[in-house]
Amino acid sequence: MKILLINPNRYRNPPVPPLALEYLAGALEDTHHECRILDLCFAENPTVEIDAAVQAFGPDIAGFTIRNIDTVIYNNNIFFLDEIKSFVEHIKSYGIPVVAGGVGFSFIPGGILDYLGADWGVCGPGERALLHILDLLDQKSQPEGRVLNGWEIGIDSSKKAIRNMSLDYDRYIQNRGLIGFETQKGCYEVCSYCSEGNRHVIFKNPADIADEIELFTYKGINMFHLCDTEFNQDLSHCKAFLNELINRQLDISWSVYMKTSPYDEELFSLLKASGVHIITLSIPTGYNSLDLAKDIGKLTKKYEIKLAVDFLCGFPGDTVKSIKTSIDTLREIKPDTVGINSYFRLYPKLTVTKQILSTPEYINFVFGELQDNSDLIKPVFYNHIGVDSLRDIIGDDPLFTIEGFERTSNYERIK
Ligand code: B12
Repeated sequence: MKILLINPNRYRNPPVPPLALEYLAGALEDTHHECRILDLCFAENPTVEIDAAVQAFGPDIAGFTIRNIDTVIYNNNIFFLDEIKSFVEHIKSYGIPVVAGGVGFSFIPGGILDYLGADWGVCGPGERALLHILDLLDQKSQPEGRVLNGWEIGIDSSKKAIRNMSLDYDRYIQNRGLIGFETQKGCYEVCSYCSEGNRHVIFKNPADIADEIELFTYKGINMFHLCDTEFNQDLSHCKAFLNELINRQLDISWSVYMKTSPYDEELFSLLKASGVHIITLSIPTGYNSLDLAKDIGKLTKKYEIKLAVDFLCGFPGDTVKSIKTSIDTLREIKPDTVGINSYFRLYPKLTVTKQILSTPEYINFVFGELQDNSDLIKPVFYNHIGVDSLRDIIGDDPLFTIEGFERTSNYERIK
């Protein structure tokens, strides 16, 4: 089968290379299927580029990666699915069926499949699931359902993970983008406010990941962003990877997302030695993680690693007083930057969504369309601590940025 893998993500603040497609194309490399990537990120006229790719390659099927549904920020929110839907419709007008997947897709798989009018979808990792779909279609058969569970199908850990490296990386770098890589898929935790975790985690072989990074350095690329949900889920895997990277003696700089535990001092010393430049720590209020963040703040200073904090507050039960206490603690920790978000996006599978939508006093604090939007595809937010209250708490302290008013990522706020 010939599959055209399409990246419809044209949001460029900053632009993000479609890592998913690099891994999916890599997984198809030593099979009898043929694959090509069409990256629409910088396309001036996407439908013209789709037409050209269809004519040149003649695909039997198209695969769309749906990384973002929307910007997940209430102020100036951008919703991406309508544009993606128009690309799906365009390719389907050629009679080419469409399979969709991606992290955003996996948050609301059935709903997004219908919204886009795609034929099949994969929730979770797609490396093996996509191959499975292509093999079935090749045998003139059909997948068993419309949405396949990539976690159940898994990935083939016995095989070296291959990454297709054919994207126009220079273009991304010239536009403030960073090259991504992942050391693991998934998250052990199931948090009430986050749709990323479902207790499944697949760890990658440290040597394979270091090989990927080393290959990029031969292309003259030496700045990266980790694309794990959280890096520090299993300290022994983290350290095995960091030691592998350190042994390669590559001159690189990379940014990493971490949570407040587990950690130890050796982790920070290895992070520094491996080239970590910025750690972004996710801290939700109400999770007692600020005490651990104090210690992490000291370790990042000791090892001269920049610290950015993503502070999510305003859960039901949070008050202006409790948020002020957290902000005061963050002032003590003195990270390099703190992004604050008090609006959180509701997704159907979250426990907090069920709690909010079934409690009349909370419904008053829900923003967005609820009618004809039961899957919450169009962004719906909960907020009871407004921006003005946040401004009162933070004053004119430049440490803090209220998310949604400028379009930058944490790594861009730190020089
Ligand atoms: C790292 C990261 C960033 C980094 C990216 C750095 C870089 N150079 O890559 C930075 C900080 C720049 C960033 C920015 C943003 N991010 Co971000 N980011 C992530 C994170 C943690 C990892 C994404 C990733 O690359 N994963 C690794 C790849 C390999 O996994 P994957 O895409 O899921 O692909 C696998 C499967 O999904 C499947 N699959 C994928 N596509 C397809 C297609 C087919 C056909 C099939 C079969 C399977 C399949 O197979 C793949 C391989 O296993 C995710 C959360 C997460 N845990 O995934 C958030 C996440 C994607 N980001 C998100 C958002 C909102 C943003 C921003 C919009 C934030 C903002 N307001 O500015 C911007 C958007 C930037 C852009 N241009 O797109 C949201 C999107 C949610 C939503 N509702 O849309 C997420 C999910 C976080 C969250 N929980 O809210 N991000």
